Amino acid sequence: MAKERRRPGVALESTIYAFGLPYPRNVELGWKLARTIAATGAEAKTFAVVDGELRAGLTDHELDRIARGAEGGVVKLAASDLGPAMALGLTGATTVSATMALARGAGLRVFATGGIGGVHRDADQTYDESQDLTALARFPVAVVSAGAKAILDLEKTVERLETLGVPVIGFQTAELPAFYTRSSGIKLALTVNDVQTLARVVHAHWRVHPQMGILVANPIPEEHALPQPLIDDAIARALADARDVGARGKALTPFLLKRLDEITEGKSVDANIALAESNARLAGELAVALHTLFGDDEGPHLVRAP
Ligand code: PSU
Ligand code: MN
Repeated sequence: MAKERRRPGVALESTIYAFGLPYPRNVELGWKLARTIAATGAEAKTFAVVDGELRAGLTDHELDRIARGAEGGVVKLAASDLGPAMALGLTGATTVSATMALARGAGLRVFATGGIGGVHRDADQTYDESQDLTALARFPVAVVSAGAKAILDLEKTVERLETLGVPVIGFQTAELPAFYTRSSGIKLALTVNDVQTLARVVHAHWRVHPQMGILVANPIPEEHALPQPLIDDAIARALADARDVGARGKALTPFLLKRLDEITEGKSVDANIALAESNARLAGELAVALHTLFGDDEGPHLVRAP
């Protein structure tokens, strides 16, 4: 019997909906990313934990529930929170680290997000570094991002990725993008300019390091980038507010994103949506290219997608 042809899958995280973007624009983005990825010939799978069950792919109802965030009793789950969430029957949104862990288990090699978590600016005091960084070193998934947000310390973030041995590939850029803007002034060691080459780089990485992730840095499309002074000022204000109210730990990133939305009057959300879509498109194209070049059986999957 002929082998059934599967469309290559692209993983999506759900924390961007539950704790990163306002309702209902977050739900609309969820649908939009699924369509964008479908248009490349790949298939989107949004990860979450629903009533203690791991999900690769959400119904519209489940996406809506997750998108209501803390109000609906949804918790934020890093990779280390997954086991407890399953055992306790929690409903939670997966961050980059948790989504990487689950994507790997479902046999997905490519994951589109907005920006990864990283080293926070006051990490010398707080030791606050996102579990996303160690997840990139632990799970063999290619993460397509717009870099990391300038709310973080980007230089320390890049240094930590280097220590962890995670390659950072600039897609059509020689600099680490800073999420809302296309450049950060931080030079990257590696740039690729087309998707076929990107697929060959990712695949070769897994031949030598079959258990490690790789970060693709795809700058926000020019026409959606925010003016540097606008975002710098907004970030300074949001960070000062976070200090005033004592927002820290898991609550810090969501707090900062919400304040940026308020301070920029929605411009930060518009930019976030535009770059998420651009990352979804590139991730879809990468998944298709990997599938075309190397087939279904190559790469690091341990468990087949359902
Ligand atoms: N960056 C964004 N939007 C987000 C996040 C990061 O632009 O919503 C989320 C991602 O899910 C990321 C998480 O994995 O925040 C990192 O949180 P923390 O800093 O608590 O590790
Ligand atoms: Mn943290």
